[in-house]
Amino acid sequence: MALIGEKEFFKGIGDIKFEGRESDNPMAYKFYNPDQVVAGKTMYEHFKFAMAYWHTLCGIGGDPFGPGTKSFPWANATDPIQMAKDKADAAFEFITKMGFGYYCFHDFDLVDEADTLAKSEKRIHILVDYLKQKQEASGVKLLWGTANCFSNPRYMNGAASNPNFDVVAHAGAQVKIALDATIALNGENYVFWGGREGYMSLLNTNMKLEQDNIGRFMNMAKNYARDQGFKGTFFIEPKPMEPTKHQYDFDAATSINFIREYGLENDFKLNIEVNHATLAQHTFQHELQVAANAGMLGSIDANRGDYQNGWDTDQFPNNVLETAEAMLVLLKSGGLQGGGINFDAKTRRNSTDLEDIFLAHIGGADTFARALLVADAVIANSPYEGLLQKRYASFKTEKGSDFIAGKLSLTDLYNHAKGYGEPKQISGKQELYENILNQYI
Ligand code: XLS
Ligand code: NI
Ligand code: NI
Repeated sequence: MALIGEKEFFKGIGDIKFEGRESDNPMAYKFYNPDQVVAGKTMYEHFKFAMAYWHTLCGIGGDPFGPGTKSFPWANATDPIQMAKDKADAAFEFITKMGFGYYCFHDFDLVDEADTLAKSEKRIHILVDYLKQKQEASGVKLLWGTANCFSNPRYMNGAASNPNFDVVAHAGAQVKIALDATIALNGENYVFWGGREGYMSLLNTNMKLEQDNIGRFMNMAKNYARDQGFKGTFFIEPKPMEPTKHQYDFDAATSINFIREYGLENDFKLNIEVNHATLAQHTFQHELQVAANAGMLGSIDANRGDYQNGWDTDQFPNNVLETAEAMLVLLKSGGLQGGGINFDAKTRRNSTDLEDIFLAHIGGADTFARALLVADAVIANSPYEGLLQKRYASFKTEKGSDFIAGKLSLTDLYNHAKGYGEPKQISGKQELYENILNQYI
């Protein structure tokens, strides 16, 4: 049931319901049926869909060539607290009309930053109290909170990696306040995305010191949150570049190494974003698999990139094939650990109707739902799993399983190979796998 504040912002739009793929109603789900059980869990539980506060309520469409194009009715008040409360009302009206269970925010998405840290903190406290009531009234939960340590000009040389300790400390203060807010709102996770944690030029950069400082900083944040009773998971969100030329959390493999190097592996996992994967020259599926292999597949920032250009276009997901490949990894690795699917995506600059925000999220949710159904059917009904088993069947033979069990030496391999002759040529059958996936779409 929709939670509507004093004013209704999305007038004429009711609760979005599942109507099935035959429906012609643009304001209905065609595939996302929250109650439908797939592979032992409801779709609602598989996905934990979340609205991203920043894109959905704050982003008005500005780009490097022109200002914003969207006039949001929740952004009219001149008093920052009133504006923030209107925005929160719009947030909860939207989330509940969509039938989503979660949201995510940066500290200064909730309310504009003030001119001092103390005043900013006060503003955030007021909003936390307000959001607490909204959560209680609706049952909507906080998937994760984070601190925006990249927009303010003070962070132009980095936040935790800044060469100036005073800026590092300011980032620390901001993270402490954002953690307090996340904990007060029963947030399930906390995210670090290091948009300015990297370098523009190595000539003026002490990379080792900067990375060690981030490691120290994240340990401090973790220790502080645990002392306050935070039970959730921390996520690092890898991204190779943009806005910084080179970011330290380049991709999943790099971030996993960072997590292990600084002793964070019991508390940290990864939040994988589709468009960040492709910017790192990987597929989304690759990044999920790398995270899953390390037991660190925590959460997903859902969007899609543009194959013809090289920046974070943050478009809503609509690529069923790409998402189905991803859902294969998700299902086979047992799902997300603590996180959910956060739509870190924005409607286009020229999508200026309020209903476009609904259409975008409906499309995103349907893409994931359809992909999940495809992946589940491929695993359960197609020859796919059998083919994969067969491809590695040699490790089930006597010698092969001894190898896996660590019982063989290099000399044993030598002796085995000598007795065997030239191994048989075995096709990789890639086209067959691709055809099976397509068949189930
Ligand atoms: C930017 C990131 C950002 C994080 C949260 O590219 O995706 O939105 O998800 O700081
Ligand atoms: Ni993101
Ligand atoms: Ni992004």
